[in-house]
Amino acid sequence: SVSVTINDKKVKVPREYTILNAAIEAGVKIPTLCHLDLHDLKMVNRTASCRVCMVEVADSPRLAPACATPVKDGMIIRTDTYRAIKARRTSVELLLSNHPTDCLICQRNLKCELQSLAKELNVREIHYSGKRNKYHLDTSSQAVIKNQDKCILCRRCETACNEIQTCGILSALNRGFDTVVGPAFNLPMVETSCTYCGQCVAVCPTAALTEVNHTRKVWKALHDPDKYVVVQTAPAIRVALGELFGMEAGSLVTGKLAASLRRLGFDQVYDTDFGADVTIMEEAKELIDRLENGGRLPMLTSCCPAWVSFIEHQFPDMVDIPSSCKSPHIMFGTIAKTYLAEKMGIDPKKMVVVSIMPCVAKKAEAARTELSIDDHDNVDIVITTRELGDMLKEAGIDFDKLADEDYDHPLGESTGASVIFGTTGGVIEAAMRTAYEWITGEELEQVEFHQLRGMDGLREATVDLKGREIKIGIAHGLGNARQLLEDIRNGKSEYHAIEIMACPGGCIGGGGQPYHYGNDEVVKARQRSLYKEDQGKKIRKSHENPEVIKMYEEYLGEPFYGELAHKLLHTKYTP
Ligand code: HC0
Ligand code: SF4
Repeated sequence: SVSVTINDKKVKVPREYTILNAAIEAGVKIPTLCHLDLHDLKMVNRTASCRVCMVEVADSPRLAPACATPVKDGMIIRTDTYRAIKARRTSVELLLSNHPTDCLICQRNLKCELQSLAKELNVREIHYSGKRNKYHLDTSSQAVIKNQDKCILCRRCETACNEIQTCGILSALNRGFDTVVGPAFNLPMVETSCTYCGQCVAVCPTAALTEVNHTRKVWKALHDPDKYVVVQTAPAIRVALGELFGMEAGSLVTGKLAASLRRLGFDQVYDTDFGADVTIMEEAKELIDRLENGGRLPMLTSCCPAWVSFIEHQFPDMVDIPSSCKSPHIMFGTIAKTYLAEKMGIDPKKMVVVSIMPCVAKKAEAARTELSIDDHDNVDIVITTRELGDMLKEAGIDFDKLADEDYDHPLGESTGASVIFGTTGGVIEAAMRTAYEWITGEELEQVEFHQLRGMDGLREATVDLKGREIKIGIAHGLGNARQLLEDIRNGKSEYHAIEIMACPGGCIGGGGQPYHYGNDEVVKARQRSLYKEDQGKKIRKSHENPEVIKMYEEYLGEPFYGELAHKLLHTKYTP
């Protein structure tokens, strides 16, 4: 280790630390903007492009960027000199001189890192004026909007897209004042192989990359007397929404969530978890079918739309490995417009299904025509956790003061297995709970498969089904997924089943979740809460969900093999 002094405070830190790391250790705050360090998720952006973290180093004539300057033994650093403070403010002023100042009507208003920094550094005037860039707004995709005018060239999105997701969509084009970040030839997003994972959106400090906002569409449906509006909430919403109302990261707010949706005016309030239980009924049967009838192995879970798009674009020769199951929220939409509509005597054409998702790609998924049945969509509108937060605020709902309420029935019952869908490893654990009992014919006493849990990007484990070993691979983050798929393609790894989630952490780290502002503790707290909710559930295996069992008996027939089950709940992939 080395010894450094920051603002008169001496600290001993590891040799590989930067001044910024050492300052954190010393309890000294240095403002940053382009810097990003999600250590556990391996997402680190160290471009030192914004020059906001400038500090004084003794015996050095020039200021140094703290985020990119390594410590040296005996280094004496000051962060609080007039020169350093002024330099930091100047950096922000320069950024603002080429930035639209329409904060009041910006999608990131009060959630923008540039805006908070301007306040923190006491910027009251912009001393530099000059030419401003004016670019075309890219609204070509169903999921992501790119507004280059608001880009500050921090390159965080490039790190997320290229290093973590290995999608290579976003990179710097042109030079100097004309530099922009975008797809090759600055093509519209829709013409690229963007997966819409939304990780670029999750790390963008401004509104240069945002989700397509669908809140107005939801309001319109809610106020249309001819529409019957059904809402469903993804597993990962309940452990994140509270953050938008000042609650601790990972706060479990399932009951308040259901209550808040009723206050907004939804006619029926349901849980995607029900759809997740149905998915396990189908997926576990499909796995057993493949295992017993010499089918294609490994079977890959198919609930994450960003990775479905990734495999279609990048591994077209492998589109026979995903399960044919539609994702849980699409299954739910289909069930709502068939089984539920029939049961309630509602015309499915009057029904609007809204999904609240932690995900940006779900917006594009819901628009995929091959998932629609009988001329109407299964899911009509998808909004993110953040958009729901905005709607609740707009409606003046005091979220944290709401009393808990339950979901509606008959599609509101769910199990612990479905709750953990929201974290990496959860879908495959849920599938194993059911496959174990169906394959062995015995009761599974210990439902928690700890070997499948964790935050490592690539994991493998074996599940022992009474002498029959099931080899499992798990990846989250598309770069890890790429490695897993390549190893399978090259015959380096042999698995029976694999789970892939595009976003680091799984849906809890989705591109539509409340911003984590570079703190990976937030994602870990959400993961702990999902496991906690699972633990507290009376029923923890999908095939024991009584409402799911009843629906199969009354309507769908046998899981996977039943005619209606197959028609409504499965899909095909096109390379
Ligand atoms: Fe997920 Fe899902 S678990 S993808 O991560 O499978 O978005 O939360 O809703 O559909 O259930 C996201 C989360 C879902 C789906 C479920 C799956
Ligand atoms: Fe890259 Fe995902 Fe952003 Fe598309 S949505 S540009 S794949 S990070």
